[in-house]
Amino acid sequence: MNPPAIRSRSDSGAYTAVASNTCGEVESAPAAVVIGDPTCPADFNNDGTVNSTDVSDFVNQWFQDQVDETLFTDWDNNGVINSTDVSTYINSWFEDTAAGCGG
Ligand SMILES: [Ca+2]
Ligand SMILES: [Ca+2]
Repeated sequence: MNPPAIRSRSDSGAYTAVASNTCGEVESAPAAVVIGDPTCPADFNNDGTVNSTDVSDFVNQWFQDQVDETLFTDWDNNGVINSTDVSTYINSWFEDTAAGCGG
């Protein structure tokens, strides 16, 4: 399944790429990668601000994850979609709005 148009979360870190063929496998040197805006992770729809639309988009995707058995709203990154992801996301949302991520 293709990922949703909305961003499920932001992330940053050092990543490597692995290329392989019938002759073997080679791994690149680590490179710094930033996905989304890690300062405002609750900006679920990636429009640059954290507001009520992010909550509704998150909840809609959460229900869709239940149907599709996907993990786009696995906010606590434990491999399971459940109510903890909603409460964890809401906590992130409040933290982001308090930190000035709101429009
Ligand atoms: Ca947003
Ligand atoms: Ca989870």
